[in-house]
Amino acid sequence: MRTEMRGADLLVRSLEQAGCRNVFTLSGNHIMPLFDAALGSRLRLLHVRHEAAAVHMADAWGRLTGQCGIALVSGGAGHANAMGALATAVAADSPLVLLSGHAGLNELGRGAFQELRQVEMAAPVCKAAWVAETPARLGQDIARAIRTAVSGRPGPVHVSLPFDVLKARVPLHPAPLPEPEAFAAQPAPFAAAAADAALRHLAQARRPLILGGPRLCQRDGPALLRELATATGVPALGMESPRGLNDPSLGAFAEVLRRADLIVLVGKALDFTLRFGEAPHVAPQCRFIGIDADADRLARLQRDKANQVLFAASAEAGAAAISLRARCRAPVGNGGWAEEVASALAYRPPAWETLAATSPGALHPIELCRALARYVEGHAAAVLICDGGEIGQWPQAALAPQRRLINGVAGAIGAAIPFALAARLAEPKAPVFAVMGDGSCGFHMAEFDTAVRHDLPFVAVIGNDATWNAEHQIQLREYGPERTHACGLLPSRYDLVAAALGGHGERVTAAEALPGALERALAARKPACINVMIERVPAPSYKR
Ligand SMILES: Cc1ncc(C[n+]2csc(CCOP(=O)(O)OP(=O)(O)O)c2C)c(N)n1
Repeated sequence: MRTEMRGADLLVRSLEQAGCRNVFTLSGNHIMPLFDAALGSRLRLLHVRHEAAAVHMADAWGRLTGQCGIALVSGGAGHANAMGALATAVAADSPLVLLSGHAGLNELGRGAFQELRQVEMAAPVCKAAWVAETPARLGQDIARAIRTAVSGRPGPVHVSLPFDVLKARVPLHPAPLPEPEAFAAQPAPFAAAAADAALRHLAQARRPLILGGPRLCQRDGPALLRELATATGVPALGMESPRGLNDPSLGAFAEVLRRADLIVLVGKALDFTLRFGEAPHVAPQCRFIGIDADADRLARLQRDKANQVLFAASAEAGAAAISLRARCRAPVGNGGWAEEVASALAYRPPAWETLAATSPGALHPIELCRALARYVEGHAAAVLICDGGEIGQWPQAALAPQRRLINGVAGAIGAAIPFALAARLAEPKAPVFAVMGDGSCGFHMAEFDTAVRHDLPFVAVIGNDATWNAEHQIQLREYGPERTHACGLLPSRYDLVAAALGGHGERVTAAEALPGALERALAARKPACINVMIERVPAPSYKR
């Protein structure tokens, strides 16, 4: 009878105990004991071509399912490669755990292979980060990491796993595996008295707004906000775009924001996306209520807006929305304000209806969106991913999918392809479309190989303008047409790259050809890339 197991075995069993099935990973010397331990377990290792892709996949998994995503990478440079993707996840309140191999404790300080101060590196982009030091406690480390990631304001957690800790023997008695509850989210409810106070203030205000943060833009979040708006009569909307007041999915929102007299922030920071709540974007006499599980954020609100904050209360955003909805007796009537906000959010310039390309051989981005509409809007479970600078804004403006993933407040481009792979895993049947720029697709194009190996079909629609256009547009606006440089790309055949990696690829240069290409891409049941040549136009603008 066995009396002991490896630390690596304990770790794998702990992930199983937590209910994890998918591990997004890229191999490396330090973590090979874990690869070995995963054999015969319930874990599925999805191995990728760059460590950042593993973290992006864990991020998308967390956002779409609410379960903690797990990324497993090697120590040293492998760990360092994952850092940029953590910056996206932490700003999106996305629950994930990054497990990284690490030089053995017995060699630290002696120039060990890939020895690096990994925890210090990860700490600024994580809720918590530490080195696992005791083999027998690896189960508790995993439980603490997952619990921390999914509790309160969700976010990434990092644990570095020294090679010798993974290889060390752990006695089976006393049982080292934590109980299932040890992995579960700790509730962060909204106190009834605080909910009632918020509802009283909302009823007294003339032009109130409820603004939800990233958590209320994912999963049941949009539905919760709609129900909250119906129950209270107060406009309630989610904000997760780095473009803030110019969020392309919020129409002429900026026009109504500046007239609000009370803003209730539910898991939403009063940051650059709301122009820090300053005039003229927000009226100087506007009042705020802050509801957040993040104590630092509440403290910042109270410090920055001392004279305007009615109160700040601690609660997880989803729990707060549910509690406000449940405790509201009747909707308030506010003289057409709700209708005014709804009409501003729905506003799209009438000229868009007939907008089309003006040059041959390329589409206007809105023509690309028109072709996608029947697929992403016609299917309740379809997932739309938007990435890239200017091109990524058009589908956000022109399409209304039930489920959508964007980069989030971090504003980093390049995650679309890994996001699409994770979306396919989370949603095995419905179509998954990822619209991105030609610049952004280059970050993780090699993940087409991952998608083919793991049989994760999706459709990438690349808006190819042979430019890092968002930055090119800044040069045009700020510095003039004679000073545009260093933002040009080639009109490359990304469709052929996808095909060479085992996927399906097509190039499209005219609007009439796109519907057929989309049909063939879906019918191919392979990872597909439609390389759409587009005009180099700026992001949508709502100036009336
Ligand atoms: C990780 C990261 N690097 C650089 C940037 C700066 N940036 C924002 S948009 C953009 C251009 C994106 O080009 P593309 O994906 O082709 O989309 P386009 O703007 O051309 O539509 C760049 C370089 C960023 N936001 N994130």
